[in-house]
Amino acid sequence: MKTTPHIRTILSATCLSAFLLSGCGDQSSDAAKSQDGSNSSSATSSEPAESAPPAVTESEHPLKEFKITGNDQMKFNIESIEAMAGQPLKVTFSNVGTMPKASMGHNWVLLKKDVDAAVFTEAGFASAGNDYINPDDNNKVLAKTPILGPGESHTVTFNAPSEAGEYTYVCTFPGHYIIGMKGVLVVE
Ligand SMILES: [Cu+2]
Repeated sequence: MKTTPHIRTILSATCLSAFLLSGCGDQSSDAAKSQDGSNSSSATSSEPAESAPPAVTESEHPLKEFKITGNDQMKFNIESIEAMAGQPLKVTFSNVGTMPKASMGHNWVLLKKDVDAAVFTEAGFASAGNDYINPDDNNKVLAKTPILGPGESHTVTFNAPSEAGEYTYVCTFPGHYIIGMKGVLVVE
């Protein structure tokens, strides 16, 4: 437990690699040409810590906050949220269940437009160390929390996509999406 500096170095390298691969925020990447112009500040790391402060860009719209919970019945309490294009959003996700994290963990993951959520979630089943998100799919995520155990909360701050439309959010814990742990962000 005294290896923090060393681990930090490794994590930094890992994060950097993921960042480069996913091209998040990089104007030259094809990610920038795709559906949205938002900054997925937390999409690149498998680590629960918010090592990079969430970057929220200026907007004519005020910050909008949502408090979303997930429970042992594998449901989000809110299955539809709305925002204006580019609006700064603050989502606090809480696991209000009581079952152990290993068998009933939850997260909140907002996907880019047109990502097939069923394919995306299934592709992450083996990636417990990356919050059940396939590392190859990190660039399909707009915002996310780590997998949370009972009583835990995590807040993410980000800008809504610049393109109007519907963006699916899911829990990536294996099986939860199929059971119905999902919702939609409607951007106007
Ligand atoms: Cu879940």
